Amino acid sequence: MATQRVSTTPFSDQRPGTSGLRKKVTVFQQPRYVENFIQSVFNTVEGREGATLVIGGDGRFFNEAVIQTALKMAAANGFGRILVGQRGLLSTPAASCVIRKYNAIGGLVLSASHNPGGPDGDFGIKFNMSHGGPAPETFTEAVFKRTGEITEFRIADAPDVDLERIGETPLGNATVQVIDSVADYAELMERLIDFDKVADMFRSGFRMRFDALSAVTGPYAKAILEGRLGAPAGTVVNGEPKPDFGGHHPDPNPVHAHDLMELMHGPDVPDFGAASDGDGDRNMIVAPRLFVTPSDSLAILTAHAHLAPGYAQGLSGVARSMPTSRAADRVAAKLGIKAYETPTGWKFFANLLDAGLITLCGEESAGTGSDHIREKDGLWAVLLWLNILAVLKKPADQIVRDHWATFGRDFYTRHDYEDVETTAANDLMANLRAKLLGLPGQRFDDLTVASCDDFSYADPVDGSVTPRQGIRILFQEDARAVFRLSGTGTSGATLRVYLERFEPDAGRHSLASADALAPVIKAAGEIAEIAHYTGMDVPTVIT
Ligand code: VG1
Ligand code: CO
Repeated sequence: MATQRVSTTPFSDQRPGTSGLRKKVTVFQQPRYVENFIQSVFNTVEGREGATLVIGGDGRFFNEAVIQTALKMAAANGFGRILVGQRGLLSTPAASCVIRKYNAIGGLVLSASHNPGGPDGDFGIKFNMSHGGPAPETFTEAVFKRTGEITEFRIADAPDVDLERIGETPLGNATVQVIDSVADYAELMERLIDFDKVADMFRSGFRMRFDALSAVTGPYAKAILEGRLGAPAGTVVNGEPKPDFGGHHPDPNPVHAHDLMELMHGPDVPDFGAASDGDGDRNMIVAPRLFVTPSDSLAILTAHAHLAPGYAQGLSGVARSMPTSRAADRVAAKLGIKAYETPTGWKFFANLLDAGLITLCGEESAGTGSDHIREKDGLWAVLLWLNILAVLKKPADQIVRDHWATFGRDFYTRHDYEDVETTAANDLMANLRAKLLGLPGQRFDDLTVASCDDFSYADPVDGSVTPRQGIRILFQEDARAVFRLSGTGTSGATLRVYLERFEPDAGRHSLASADALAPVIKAAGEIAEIAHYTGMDVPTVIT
């Protein structure tokens, strides 16, 4: 079979963002767009000759076509073995698991995660390294440079690979191996979580709902929760991955997972509710009548992880992204372990995990994970919660309230202003940066600015410095506002405003978040002149 060398010219917009290259499907559908990017990635992978590559995606519209292209290009670029999920499906955590387990040199993950799918939705391509995690910025910048210089790509002239049938097929000089999308991942979960205890809990009548939002986690959740753990059929809803996510916005937050929220606040409440996103790396946890913020969830998992077999040794440390609330830090302090603060994006956790400095990590955006892989892992977080519930034998909402009583409560909310005109969003950030020096000491009603900066991260492992990762404003009253622009959006700019306030007084823990945070929200709006720059009086999404 012949390898074709096809001439091409560069596209100027192929710089990866927070999590790979994400664009509208229509952008990816331009002739040579996908090929240029994948070739630029392959040109950046050192030692690919004969190496193993993993390919999988979240099943969204355009997934299958790009999988076939990627397979043929991988074969033409010298990879020896290509592992691909059956029907092209691999959740992001499963891809990370498979890369590590089979010593692959890396993997292509086709996903735009929590962004909507379908012909008018979004698509994405991300490269993960041999440790199973997202490529660091040195790699993605090298890819970007190559996308600007590319003159040809290589692709095998071969028929499409049958992705339905598990097994091996030759493709040029390479071997394509179609693998069960769930098996390796399920086996890893079984080693970390006490499946017997959780199964006992389901047997004793524990009820939960897992909403897969018609995205990739459905098959994983069904196989593990209903299959292995014996949860009743119907526990997993929206469990069939669909190319357009059944019209859902596969972002597990109180806004987009409203059916789950309604159920968990209704008259016939299950014991536990959970959801995950398009590619299965995010998780949403809902206790009876209580949404658990991802920041609180990270803190609670940190406090109780030792109850699961995979973490019985205790934790080496914990990390959170800068905009994530400080709740996990409080637990770390009590446990006597170190807490690290990284920029937004999972790639910044990899070094800490590889060096053994941390065991758990998480982000306010519903990402939680551990050293078992190098991606955040939605279903894993749900299983760890179930393990903790099975051991503590307390209702989930009580676990949360007990946590607040012990550590104090970090009230938390995020306001997103989506589809802001790019220049206006950049102007808002520039204006904010220009104000920083003069802010300390200024009063905003009952709040006084204590300090502020533009977060810069110095990686403790490799010493690399990543500047300008978000403006943080600390108030003397133990409150904080953080501002940054999203790096995963595909139209205009999204301003994210992260707001929090610490409340030690248990008598005030049952306040509504919006009320507890009202002064911080107001101050943030004034300081950043949000309405003036965005033209919006209210955010488009509140989580
Ligand atoms: C967002 C989140 C970030 C997360 C990233 C990828 O990035 O804020 O915490 O790591 O999405 O998650 P940004 O730059 O838009 O704020 V996923 O589930 O989309 O891979
Ligand atoms: Co995701």
